Amino acid sequence: MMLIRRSTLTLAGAASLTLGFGLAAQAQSPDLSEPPAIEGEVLGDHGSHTLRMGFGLAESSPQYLSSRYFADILEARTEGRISVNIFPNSQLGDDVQMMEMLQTGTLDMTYPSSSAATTYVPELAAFDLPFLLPSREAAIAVMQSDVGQSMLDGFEGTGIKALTFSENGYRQLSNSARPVTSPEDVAGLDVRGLSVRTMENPVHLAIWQALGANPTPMAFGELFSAMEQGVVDGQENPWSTILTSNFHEVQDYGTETRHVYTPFVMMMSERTWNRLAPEYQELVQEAARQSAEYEIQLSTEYDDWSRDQLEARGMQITRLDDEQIADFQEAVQPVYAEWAPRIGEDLIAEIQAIVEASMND
Ligand code: KDG
Repeated sequence: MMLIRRSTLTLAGAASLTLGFGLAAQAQSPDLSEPPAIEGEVLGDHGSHTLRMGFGLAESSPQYLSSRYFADILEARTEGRISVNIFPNSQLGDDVQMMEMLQTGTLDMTYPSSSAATTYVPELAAFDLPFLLPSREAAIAVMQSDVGQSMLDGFEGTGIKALTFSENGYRQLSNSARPVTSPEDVAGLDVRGLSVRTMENPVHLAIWQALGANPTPMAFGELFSAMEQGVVDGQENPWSTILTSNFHEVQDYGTETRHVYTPFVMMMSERTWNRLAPEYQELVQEAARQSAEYEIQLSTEYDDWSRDQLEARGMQITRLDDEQIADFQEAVQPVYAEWAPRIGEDLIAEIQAIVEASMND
């Protein structure tokens, strides 16, 4: 039987309303694209599965909205035999813990930043190199390339089946101490350097050390209260995360650094994967790719809009000109000296070639 129908997902459409306060400046989300219609064959009965998926971001995030679409595709195309229960907001643990749960089979799916998974696939650390990916188009080209696919394949044997990349996005600095327009503002001349929470990733630590900050690796789920209590001055994440996780409530200053583009990796426990019939495996893979495409679309729609919303909500946002960005790029050069040989000069050159080709398209 062929199935062509609208997704049951209405969240994205509903979320684009302005909540009745009449203040566009306080909208909960931009005018988001509807999820594409769910099309394709309804599969026969290959057993029933209830999958649990956990991640760190909130219900209003592109990650959550597109994961709902993923769940809707599976449910519709198996007549409800596969259902996915989603646990956002780090309810089940942080990125590192949830990947370990996938390995032991105590969780079916998670959706971490690639930066949290470099212990499994060291090549993923290429994405953590600062200012490597100058545009979203270039980043997408890398994720969709053979290089990207071989990173996903690199999970084989770890107990984790990597299904697809999608977009976390360009990371920006926020803090509660002072406006930042230069590396000197991060390091502080007469005052101490900013303490900045980073993901648990050595390249990120090196970036913030090079900029003169005091980097502190910490789980995402602990970050809001750490900032609220002044344990750290700041953090770095895409504008959409800063907004949807309400970081602006405890962070007065934002700087558009775009220092790293972070992919997400949607992944499944290999034990769960192996329990699925081949027909279901194929469907899960297809639904993952479709939802990733939708996620990137939502994330793109959210990005600048979130920055402007944060500004409207009182965050002082600093946009950097080319010269100021060049100062940041120069200050992080030691990261390349230390990490390029470890990550692989050839791999980095391959990525740079893909970037260049995407710019000429
Ligand atoms: O759901 C994803 C989050 O768990 C995390 O990866 C978000 O970028 C992130 C961070 O800073 O931890």
